[in-house]
Amino acid sequence: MKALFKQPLTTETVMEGLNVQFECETEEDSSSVQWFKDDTPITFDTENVKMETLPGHIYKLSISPASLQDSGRYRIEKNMIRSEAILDVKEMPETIKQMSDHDREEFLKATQSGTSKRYNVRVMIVGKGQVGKTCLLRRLMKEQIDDVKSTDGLDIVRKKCQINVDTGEWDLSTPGKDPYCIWSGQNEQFADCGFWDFAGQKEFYATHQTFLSSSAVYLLVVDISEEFKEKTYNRMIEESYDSIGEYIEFWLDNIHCYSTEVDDGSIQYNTNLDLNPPVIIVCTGIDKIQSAAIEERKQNFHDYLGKTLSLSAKRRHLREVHILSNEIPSDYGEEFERLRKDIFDKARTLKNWGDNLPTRWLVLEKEIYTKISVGIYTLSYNEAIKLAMDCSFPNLKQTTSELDSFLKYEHDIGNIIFFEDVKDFIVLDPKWLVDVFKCFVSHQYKRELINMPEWSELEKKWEIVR
Ligand SMILES: Nc1nc2c(ncn2[C@@H]2O[C@H](COP(=O)(O)OP(=O)(O)OP(=O)(O)O)[C@@H](O)[C@H]2O)c(=O)[nH]1
Ligand SMILES: [Mg+2]
Repeated sequence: MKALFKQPLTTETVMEGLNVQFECETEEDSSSVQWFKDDTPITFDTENVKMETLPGHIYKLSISPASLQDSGRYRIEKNMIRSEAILDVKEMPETIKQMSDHDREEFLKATQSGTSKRYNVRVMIVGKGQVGKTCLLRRLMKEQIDDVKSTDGLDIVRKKCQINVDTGEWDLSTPGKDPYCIWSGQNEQFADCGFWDFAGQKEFYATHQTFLSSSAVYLLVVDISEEFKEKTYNRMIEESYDSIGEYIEFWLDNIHCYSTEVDDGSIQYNTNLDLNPPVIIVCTGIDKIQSAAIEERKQNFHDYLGKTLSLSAKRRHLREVHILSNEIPSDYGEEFERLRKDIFDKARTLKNWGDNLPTRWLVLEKEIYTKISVGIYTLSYNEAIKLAMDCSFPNLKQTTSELDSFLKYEHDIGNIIFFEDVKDFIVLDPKWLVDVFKCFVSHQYKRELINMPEWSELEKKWEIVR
């Protein structure tokens, strides 16, 4: 007589670092059982895998803690009858791995009530003033460029869209709608893509740097019709860097501060020793070069890059060079389509691409987007607790540890600004800081943008007393 599985194995999904077990029950039968992983018999207990037989013909395989290598197909056989199930071990986000043990524990606890994948693309458009950064962004969004004005000093123009994660297609179908609205209600199928278009005036570079981050794709825009002279000692003393080459070096130096090794599991990237964040150079203004001279100009540009950057580590951030014209695009805009595809491909190599996050964290993230879309840019800690409770964060009356871990994670990936020692002031949208900076450096600030009582206090007393 063959033993039947009264209770078969069931598929399990777990975050790496947590314990998981398969359990099944057979009818009464004295024959022995054999466990398999991916068709290979499991013969011995190991440090993290244990097999047990419990009274009542219950068989248990425990993995504690589960690691990514434990993913696979598990099978138990008894007297020619088998039961099979899949174990899916999800990867812990890199950012969480780098946080404290306590934060990791909070994260793991939160994942037990479900996780979802989160895809995020942040694109930073940097480069000298008047080279066509804002026009490029408009072209990427399939918008007209006739009314583009120089981006004001400190300002950062932002636009958002969604990208289908499977097909790489950009969804630009909601122009004019508040981008934060299109982000709420999205699902695992779409990546949220946000562009930050910086003003090119170099007087403001120091403040721009506050917003650079390692989890972004950089578009370094240069006007190919300009000269690319090399830096000379005298020019450095004068702090003038007006040639293409100097700008490229300047931005690469800044971006290099956020270096991480590329680790997307593909050998190709590792052997190339690329560094993230990736920098795509976009040369605009090709229409300004006479047709006969275009090929020579392109060659000179590549030679120039090769010569000046060949030995430096910052060169490893550079990826493809795109050469195009915002002013006279091709009939079907293939050059912009190529750039869109390239941005998506590079975004997929970033460390927080497809992070598995506790579902309730994603719900809270969406709530934050909703707040921003209605003009709320800062929150007190108590308001954050209330918001988190609405998103099913448990036990917040007893401990706020999970909320703190969430806020720290969002801070680390550059979504919000949160410091544990100034807990009570959470900046939901870093762009708000740009407006605050403006108040300090310009008399033409818009007070309604700031919307904080501390500002009037600062104006009266020239200090904030806390
Ligand atoms: N001929 C030509 N002109 C361009 C091209 N791209 C932009 N322009 C023009 O260059 C000027 C500056 O373009 P913007 O997009 O505002 O440049 P930007 O880099 O955003 O400038 P800032 O915001 O001041 O840093 C505009 O008058 C554009 O029409 C291009 O590819 N070819
Ligand atoms: Mg601009």
